[in-house]
Amino acid sequence: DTTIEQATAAASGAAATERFRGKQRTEGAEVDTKRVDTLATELLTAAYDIIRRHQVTYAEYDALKSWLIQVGEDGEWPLFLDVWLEHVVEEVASENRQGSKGTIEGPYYVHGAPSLPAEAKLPAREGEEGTPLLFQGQVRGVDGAPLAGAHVDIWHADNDGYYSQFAPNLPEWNLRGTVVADDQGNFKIHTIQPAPYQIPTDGSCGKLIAAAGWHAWRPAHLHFKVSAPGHQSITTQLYFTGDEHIGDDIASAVKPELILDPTPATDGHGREVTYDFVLDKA
Ligand code: MBD
Ligand code: FE
Repeated sequence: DTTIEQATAAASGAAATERFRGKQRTEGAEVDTKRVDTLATELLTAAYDIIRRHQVTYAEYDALKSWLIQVGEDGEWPLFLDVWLEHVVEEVASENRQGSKGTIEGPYYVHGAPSLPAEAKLPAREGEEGTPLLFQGQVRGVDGAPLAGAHVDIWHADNDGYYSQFAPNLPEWNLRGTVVADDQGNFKIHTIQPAPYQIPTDGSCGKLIAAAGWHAWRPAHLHFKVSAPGHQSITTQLYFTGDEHIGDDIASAVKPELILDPTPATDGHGREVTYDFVLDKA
C-alpha cells in the first residue's frame, strides 16, 4: 500500500486546537462580570442589528448554526479566529509600542523549538526544496543598545506551504528554531523561502471562503517571536515584496514595515536579506 497521508483541515485543525489549549494567555483575564456583560451585550447587539437590517431568514439562521457546529467539529476555531479577528486584537495590544511592528501569531506556533547558535541553519530535510534564504540582523532596544543573547524564535511553512506538526510526513521541528543572538545581538539564519500559504479549503473556513466568493491565500511569510530580558517580546511576520497576495492577505496581517526585499546572496546561493528587531522596555 503506497497511500501517503494527505494534509486535511480536520487534522491540522485538531493539532491547532490541542496546541492552543496548552498556551492560553490568562494574565489579567480573571472573570470581570461587568466587562463580560458589556462585551457580550455589545456583540449580541451588533448581531441583532445585522439580522434586522438584512432581514435574515430562518434558512440562513439554520445555515449559520450548522456551520458553527462544524467549525468546532473540524477544530477550526483557532484558524477562524486567528484569520478573521486576531489582527484587530494585535492592533489594540500594540498601540503604544515604539519598537518594531508586530502582527498576528496565527495558529501554528509551537513553543520549545530546538535552541540554535547565532549563526544557524534551521532544521530541514535532506535536500529541502525551495530557494535558499539567508535572514540576518540585529536585536536592539529602542535606545539602540544591542540585546546580547536575545531569542529569535522563527517558524515558517515549507516550499509547498506546509507547517511541521500541523501537516503529515514532516520532521517534528522542520523549519522551526530558537536562534540565540550573539553578544552584539546579531543573528544569521539559513533557511529556505516559504511558499505562499493557502488556508485549508476542505474544512469550515474553506466553506465560508467559497460561499462568500473570497480567496484562501496568505502571502509567503516568516513568523517570529523575539524576546530579551527586561524587554517586551514581539510576535511578528515578515513578507516578500512582489508577492501576489501582499495586498489581499486573507488574515489582514500585512503592514508596510514588514515587507522584505531580499537581494541575490553574496555566496551565489539563493537570496539574502537583513532585518533588525527593536524591542521596547518591559
Ligand atoms: C497561517 O500560516 C497563518 O500565519 C495565519 C495567521 C493563519 C493561518 C495560517
Ligand atoms: Fe503562517
